[in-house]
Amino acid sequence: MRLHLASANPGKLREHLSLARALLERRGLPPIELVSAAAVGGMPAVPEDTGTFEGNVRQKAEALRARLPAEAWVLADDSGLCVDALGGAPGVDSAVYAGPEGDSAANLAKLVREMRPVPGGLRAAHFVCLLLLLGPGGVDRSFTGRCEGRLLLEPSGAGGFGYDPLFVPAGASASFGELPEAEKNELSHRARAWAKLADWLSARR
Ligand code: ITT
Repeated sequence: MRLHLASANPGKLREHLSLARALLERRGLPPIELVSAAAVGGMPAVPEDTGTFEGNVRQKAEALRARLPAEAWVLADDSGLCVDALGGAPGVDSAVYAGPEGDSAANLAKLVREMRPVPGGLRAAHFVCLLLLLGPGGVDRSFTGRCEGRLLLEPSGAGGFGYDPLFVPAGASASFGELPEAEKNELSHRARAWAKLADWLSARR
């Protein structure tokens, strides 16, 4: 199976490659060939203006599918960080929190600023990942994953991407930026969504 990833985010691509390999292997499934959007001419621009993870993920999946043969498999990922003390922000706007240019260092700096006055006990947050799989014969399936945690006062660690240096997953004592990628991939919102996708692929065999 060749699966095209409708994303322009290299951090996501790296994680999807590892997750696809690990989770399929664990289920005794044959490997998938995961193809980046860059390898098929680049990810088309999409407005991501629906205000929901569900709407935005569909925009991405359909935009890439429109430039591929009808029988192609496409996977899109819309994800974000929802912070309790900020009423769920940045949420679906996580990629553009500090401005439309989507600068992840500026997004992280803005979150640090916004959260500075919030005391330790009130720094709960969770990541959400919504995957949408489109495939031949009208396959149209979504899989969600969520990862609870809390935010540090200052970023720590250089691993992962986006808000990872600020986010400590529940049960861990280090941020996603500090944890090895393999550990993030056991716990993350993306890993949990992928586990459901891998179960679906397994049931379909
Ligand atoms: P594509 O739409 O091209 O896939 P994007 O980065 O714009 O890339 P989203 O619109 O889904 O993707 O925005 C997700 C943002 O949420 C991302 O830019 C990060 O800021 C944040 N995010 C999502 N998953 C994350 C993770 O595992 N670790 C850290 N930050 C994450």
